[in-house]
Order: sequence, then C-alpha cells, then structure tokens
Amino acid sequence: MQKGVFHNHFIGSRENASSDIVLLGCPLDITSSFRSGSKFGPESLRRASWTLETYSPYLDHDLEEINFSDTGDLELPQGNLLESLDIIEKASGAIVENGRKPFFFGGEHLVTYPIMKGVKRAFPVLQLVHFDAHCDLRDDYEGQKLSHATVMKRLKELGDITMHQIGIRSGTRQEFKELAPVDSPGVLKTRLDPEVPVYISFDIDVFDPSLVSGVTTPEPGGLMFQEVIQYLHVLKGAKIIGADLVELAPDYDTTFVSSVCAAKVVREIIMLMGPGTF
Ligand SMILES: [Mn+2]
Repeated sequence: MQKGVFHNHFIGSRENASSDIVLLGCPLDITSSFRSGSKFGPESLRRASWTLETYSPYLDHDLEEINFSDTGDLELPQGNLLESLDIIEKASGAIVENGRKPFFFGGEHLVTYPIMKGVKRAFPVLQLVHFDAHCDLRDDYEGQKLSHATVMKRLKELGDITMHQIGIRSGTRQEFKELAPVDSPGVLKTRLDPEVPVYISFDIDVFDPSLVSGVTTPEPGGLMFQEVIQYLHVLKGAKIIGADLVELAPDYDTTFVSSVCAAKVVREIIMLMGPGTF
C-alpha cells in the first residue's frame, strides 16, 4: 500500500467477494432524541483503524490471518426510515444466506432491528450480547415504535432471542424490570449457551464518557477499555454469526479517541468472529 494515502476501508480488510466476514457501513441517523451525528461513524471508524496494529496482544491474533472484506457504506435514503430499514434487512439477510458473517457499522442503534431480522432468516434462534449504557426497552418513544430507544423491545418481540445486557445504567423503572442484566464477565460466562449462535450489538456509549465522548447520548458511570476486553474474552469460542457497532458520533470528540476505541473494539470482535480462531 502507498504511504501517506488514506485508505477508506478498515485496516487489514481485503477485496474479496468470498470473505468469511463482511464489514458494511450503515449510516442511519434519523431517530436520535438528543443530538445526531452517528451517520459520520463508519467513515471515522475506518480512518481510526489505521492508527492501530493489526495484531491484538489481548487475543494473540492478527487481522492478517482473517479473511474479511469491507464493502463500504449502504446507500440509505436519509429521512425515509421505513425504506432505510428495508434496505438494511435485505443486505443483512443476503450476507447470512451466502454463509458469511455481517459486521455493520452504525449509524444509530435502531439499525440492529433490521440487521437481526435479516440474520434470523438463517439463524432463527439466537443469543444477543448487548453492550450499552441504555436499556433501549421502551415500548414507544414519544409515540414512535421504531426508535433507537425501543430497539431492544422490538427485538424481543421477534422471539427466540436470549438477551445478555452489559453496562446498562439508564432507563425507566419498567425497562429495568424487563432487563436481562449481566454485571460481570463471570456472569456472562455462566449464562452463555455454547451451542446457540451469538450476535453482538455494541453501542459505543457503554464506555464511560470520560473515555468515549463521541456519542449521541453520553451517560456517566460506564465501562473502561480493560473491562470491555474482559467481557470479550468470555466470547472466545462462542458461535458468533454477526455483529454491529453503533452510535459513534465522532464530531463530539475532537481528540479522535472515541473513534480509535470503536476501531479497537471492532478489531477484537473481528478476531472473535474469525473461523477457527480459538
Ligand atoms: Mn445507548
């Protein structure tokens, strides 16, 4: 690769139509309640990946050993929510029906709903490992059934999804009643069923805002990087069939650290998804 040239794809990715893992940007940014900006997440995350090594000392694995491609961003009709969700579901379904694993970069958290609808075409019974500051279990948000704040409720309604929710520290009393909280890596280990396929939805606001401020809804009291790594270690050997990283809004963090954290989490999850990794 040419020195000094910015490569607009994730570090270590290859152009390969038969890759095992497909990265896909999904810049949906319509239902944000506080502030928007997550549509700029995918581009910033890819740029930040070039500050990292392809080798992970946490997992003793190298991106160069994994066959994954980055197919750029989905073209979404901004402002047209239902058509956008339909495009995302079709893209996700097509990837899993080809026997490949999708890794979507949001965009707002609502994208997880159509992604998992698509994934369920090939994997009807799933476990969802959900990293987030927020429950996202409202039945509606200011009258809207389809919102970043209702996404986990909509997913529950799809059925056959066992939830493991990590880092949650914000929601209504009713939402907390419905939560499936995991408050330590040890608890995650006992709850995970090794036989059931796993989907990971990683809302970057699970991190403490002192580390990651580039999010649409910052919530104090979050996880630090090493804690997230401990949770990810528990997922070694799990049957991970898809993932997303959402809610990165890079313009709120002039230090760029939020994007680097996001890229580093993506690197680790790609390694966990890679075939025959552990
Ligand atoms: Mn959140």
